Amino acid sequence: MPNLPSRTMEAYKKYESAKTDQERIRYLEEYLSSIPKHKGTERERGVLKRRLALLREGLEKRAERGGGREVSVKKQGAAQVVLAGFPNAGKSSLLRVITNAEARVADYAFTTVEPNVGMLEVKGVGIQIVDLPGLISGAARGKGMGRRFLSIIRNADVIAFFLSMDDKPLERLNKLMHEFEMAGIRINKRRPDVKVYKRGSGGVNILGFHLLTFDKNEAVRTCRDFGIINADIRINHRISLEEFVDAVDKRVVWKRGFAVINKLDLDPEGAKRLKKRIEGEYNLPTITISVKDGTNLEGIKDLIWKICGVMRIYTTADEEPLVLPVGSRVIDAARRIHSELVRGFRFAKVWGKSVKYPGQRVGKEHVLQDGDRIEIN
Ligand SMILES: Nc1nc2c(ncn2[C@@H]2O[C@H](COP(=O)(O)OP(=O)(O)OP(=O)(O)O)[C@@H](O)[C@H]2O)c(=O)[nH]1
Ligand SMILES: [Mg+2]
Repeated sequence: MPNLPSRTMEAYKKYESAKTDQERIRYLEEYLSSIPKHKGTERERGVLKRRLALLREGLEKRAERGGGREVSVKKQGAAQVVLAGFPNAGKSSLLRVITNAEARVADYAFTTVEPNVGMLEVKGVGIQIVDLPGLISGAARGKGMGRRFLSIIRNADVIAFFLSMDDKPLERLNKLMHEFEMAGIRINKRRPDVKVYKRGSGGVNILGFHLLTFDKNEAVRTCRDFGIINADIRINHRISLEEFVDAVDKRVVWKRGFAVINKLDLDPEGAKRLKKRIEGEYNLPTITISVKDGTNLEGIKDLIWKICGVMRIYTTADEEPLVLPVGSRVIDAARRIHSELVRGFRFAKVWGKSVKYPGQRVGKEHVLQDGDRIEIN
């Protein structure tokens, strides 16, 4: 074990003397988050993360048998955005003003007990907004309604970390990030490019093992721990043990996220400083708003649009645009209109930002831009 601060050692002792798996998870989380992040602790962190993931898996399996149910909110529109935060931050208030939904708002905690859902319209496209009940610490271990709401979050496309100037915003953000990290939800991180090809026999074979920043045997053990006994594992870039654990742990999900700082009216200067700090240290685009004064409500719609990463493509087939992920090509649009168009594709004509002149002829691989109009031939 590397040299570690005393706070860390204390957490480790608590972990060792824990009696139940719930306690073990709790102290292991504490231990893991108290270990300084640097090269010298990389292996240790990876191993702990693996142990934690396995403990949690065991707990989840038992919860499922006990009827602990997973829920999700049926998706509608081009993307689903969840507002996640501690109670009383103004989540329901925002939902009411940017969508058509009726949601109860009150000046006490846990006003919302069931998710409220509304549709936000940006540039003529519907984006679904889900207002969740306030999360509490320990949600990843199933505290409060934690597991249920975390399962909604796992299923969403985008997560808004909803903070408020009157309620320790930075501390709250740290807690939320911690809960998500522990629940296997990764925000604005690249998804490791590791492919698993299961085989009938032959054990675990690591292809491209020179790209591992840790011992190959550790990779094989990680695979076995997660039930991968016979497989070729193809590594496509340099990867740490922590990332590798994520890559083989099927429950880990990768999401886009941003932060919202509400109640800007209470402390405009503080909100501005906080935004800078969050953007600098947390890799989260951040917007400051006041639902009460109506400040920046157009701004938040634009930010949501940007983070959802979709664009509108007009076709000759329909007045309504196709909604496609940013970066989509002509062939992706064709596929969405009709499979026949893909098979018989010769060329397309495009009008809009992605071409030099209106009606330019382009090939399958041409990358489209928001608002383009296409005609497929
Ligand atoms: N000063 C100020 N108060 C606000 C603002 N937005 C909301 N509030 C108030 O904050 C309180 C909580 O608002 P809600 O929308 O119920 O908060 P919530 O996050 O949905 O709370 P829970 O459902 O309990 O998780 C209400 O009294 C709102 O009127 C704002 O921009 N500024
Ligand atoms: Mg609410």
